[in-house]
Amino acid sequence: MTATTDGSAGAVGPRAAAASETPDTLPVTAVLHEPAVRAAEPAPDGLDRIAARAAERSITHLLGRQDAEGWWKGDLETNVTMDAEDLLLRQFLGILDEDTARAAALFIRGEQREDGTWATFHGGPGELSATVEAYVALRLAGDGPDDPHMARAAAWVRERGGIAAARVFTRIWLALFGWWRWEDLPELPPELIFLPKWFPLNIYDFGCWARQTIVPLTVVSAKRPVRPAPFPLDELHTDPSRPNPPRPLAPAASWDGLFQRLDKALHVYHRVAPRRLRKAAMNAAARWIVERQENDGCWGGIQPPAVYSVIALYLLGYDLEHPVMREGLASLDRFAVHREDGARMIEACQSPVWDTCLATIALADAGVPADHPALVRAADWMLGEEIVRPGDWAVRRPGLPPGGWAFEFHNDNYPDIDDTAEVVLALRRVRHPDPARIESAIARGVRWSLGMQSRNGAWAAFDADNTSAFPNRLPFCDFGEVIDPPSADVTAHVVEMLAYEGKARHPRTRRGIEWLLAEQEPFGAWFGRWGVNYVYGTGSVVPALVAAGLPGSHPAIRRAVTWLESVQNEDGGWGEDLRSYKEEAWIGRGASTASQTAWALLALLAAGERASTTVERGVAWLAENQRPDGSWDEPYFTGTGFPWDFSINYHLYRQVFPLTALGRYVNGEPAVAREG
Ligand code: R19
Repeated sequence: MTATTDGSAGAVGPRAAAASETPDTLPVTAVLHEPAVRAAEPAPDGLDRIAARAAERSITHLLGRQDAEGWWKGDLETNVTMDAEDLLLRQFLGILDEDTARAAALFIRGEQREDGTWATFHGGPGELSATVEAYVALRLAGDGPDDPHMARAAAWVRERGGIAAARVFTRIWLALFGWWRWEDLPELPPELIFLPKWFPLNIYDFGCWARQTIVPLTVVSAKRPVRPAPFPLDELHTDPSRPNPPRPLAPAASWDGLFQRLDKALHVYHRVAPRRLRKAAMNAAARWIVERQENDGCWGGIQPPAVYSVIALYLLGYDLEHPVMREGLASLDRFAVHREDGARMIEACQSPVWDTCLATIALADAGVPADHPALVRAADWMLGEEIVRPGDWAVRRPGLPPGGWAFEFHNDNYPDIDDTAEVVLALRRVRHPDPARIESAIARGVRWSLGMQSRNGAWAAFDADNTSAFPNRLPFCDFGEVIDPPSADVTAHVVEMLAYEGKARHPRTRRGIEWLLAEQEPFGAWFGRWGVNYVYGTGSVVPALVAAGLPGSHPAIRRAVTWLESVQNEDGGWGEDLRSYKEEAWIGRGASTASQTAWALLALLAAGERASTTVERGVAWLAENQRPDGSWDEPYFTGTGFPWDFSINYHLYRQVFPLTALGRYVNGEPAVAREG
């Protein structure tokens, strides 16, 4: 579809009308700087004015939270395994100080629930690995096994199978202190680094986060270090006299059985590996790791690869005073959020680029002028964050020139396609004093995004064609996702961006659209890979398809609308519980939240449902649940790191998405560039 971009006649109000009426032959203009026109007729109940006032308050709140450098960043809340592993790392290196232990313990204790467990998301069930790790961390900080909160946790852990039933990562942490036997962990040899990029299970077959974690872990598990345990952990074993019960073998003819036998062979190999080959592999791994240290000292901008990289290099003889180590450790300190109550929370990573592009879009949608200093500052900052050199992604796309954005402050090796799409959408909304800089950055972002399309026509987060089935089969990989296949939400963001750039008819966009249409669930929604869940997927895909020219009357859009209507809560909002990743009954169901209500509204508004009671009740929910300072509260986790296994509460989601939804309700959809 095809509104003009000169900001006068073509800017669409509620999209439904414009979608069918705008002819295909409007003049080609490059960009859209004007806020779209205001909706002409106020709703009878004055909801228009209510929504506009809520948007105003939200604008004020959001503007007040911008950093002087131009970025926004909300806390990225995950779960206590981050805090526990940070303490275990410090204990391992001999640098755990009392203040850190006390502040971390304060946070961890505060997250424990009545039944003694820890969950990995608000309101979720007790989770065994998180509970084991949190328990051990509290013991390190001085809590005794007989303290009632500790005894409750230990009893629950035993009931669930004890340490033996915890994930591999947890048991690796315990093995570092002799609380678990290295021999009883799956084997991943450092020689992995020598597999060529076409060979199954080479490191580039793993998603980038797994690759960055696994390379240092191959070193750690080859070295099998054991620090003396500061206390025994018998209370976490079901039977302390037999702490490592053997696991049953699957039939040899099954995939699981095959990989179990491969693991057995690798255990034998561990004992007989030629020493020179092993040494060469460790050196190659060390080089690989050091080459990928970011300029802030971190690895990949995320905590897990950073902690394992520090340990691996330490085991390879890097002393803590070595610049690589000093910078690495300093970067770990920057994951700590110090709260007012004295508690110290560790973020898994930081989201400034993501938060900034989403905030920019929200403010522009809400009618903040395109040349507002806050937006220009944000654009300046985003321009400075562009990644101008190749990273690991170039292994699969060697000829492609760089031009993307990462999620974090420093992560030049791993720009992602999701951030790149949203940054381009955001830059397009700003009238910058140096438009040529914006244009050239956008052009590079578009080119890189087009080049990162996977063979199937869709887009993944960090890599192209990262779809091998083998990594998931490894007994080592029992947690989270280890590959990065294309997803509907990322594909939608790219298609939306390409449509706004006038490329809705580009053959690559068309393949993306076809993939999306084929990916729709029979009940009308799309799966949410990086947000919870079908509400996120659907809230991403519908606006993209409409921007790309599908009319609101298209059967796929109608099915999505019907589904969203069917899952609206009594109170007018939308919510979807994380359990929807496991249990069908939770699909589209859960307590209303600000971000999920906004996602549903974005889809409905794009589909032309502005005047429906469904939309009006949703908008009213947002207005009614806004706090006096213009913000929203959101204890529920609506971000996804790995479906079910790792959930994220992005503290800015509750501000940016409602503002976008209210802005589009009041001002209409942003206008789309003509084919160019
Ligand atoms: C959209 C933008 N996104 C595409 C970017 C999302 C970034 C999410 C934050 C990532 O943080 C992580 C990443 C990895 C891990 C792991 C982990 C799990 C399995 C293996 Br194997 C290796 C590492 C654990 O915690 C993480 C946090 C929203």
